[in-house]
Amino acid sequence: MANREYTLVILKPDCIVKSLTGNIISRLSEARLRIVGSKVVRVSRELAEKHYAHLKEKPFFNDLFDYFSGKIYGEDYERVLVFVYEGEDAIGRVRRIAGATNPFEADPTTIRGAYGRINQKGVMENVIHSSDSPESAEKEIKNWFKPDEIVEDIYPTKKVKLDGSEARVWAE
Ligand code: DAT
Ligand code: MG
Repeated sequence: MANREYTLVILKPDCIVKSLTGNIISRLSEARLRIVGSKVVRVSRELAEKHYAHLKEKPFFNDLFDYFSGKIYGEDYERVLVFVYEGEDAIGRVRRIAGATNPFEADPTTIRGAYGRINQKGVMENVIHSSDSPESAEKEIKNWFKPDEIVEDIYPTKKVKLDGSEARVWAE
């Protein structure tokens, strides 16, 4: 494959509340992207701050966290679905299918344009996250997944001793 890329995709709590999960997974598979890792995650403050390190000092971060963690939808929806996708130009492809950050500015044929909204607190409920470069994809995938949770060897790993047994972790 000429430009094999991996990208982290997060289906945010509004995606789950609106039952859009199947629809979005279909769109991504039609783009000939393959899932190499997936799980359901309850987002802690620590994980959100790592993931959105470039935004954690912003005045809107608390509201962003309440949305991203699903807190605003109640306990039943405090979760996200996280995927690692693999494919030719996967990063740009998913970003184009996702659309612009602001759902009101996003092309209506994109996921965010079709299904996103800005809520009464001014928070962009924009349904999906996807990595914006190979560098951020690598950082994000390592934040969300352990090596053994991904079915292909995508980044270098190392073995460490943990409580007397060996575990595989990301090399850096
Ligand atoms: P994207 O999700 O398109 O990669 P981003 O990484 O700049 O955009 O921002 C991450 C999320 O944070 C985004 O989905 C919505 C929120 N956000 C970004 N900039 C914002 C702003 N100026 N005001 C409110 N929310 C913002
Ligand atoms: Mg981003």
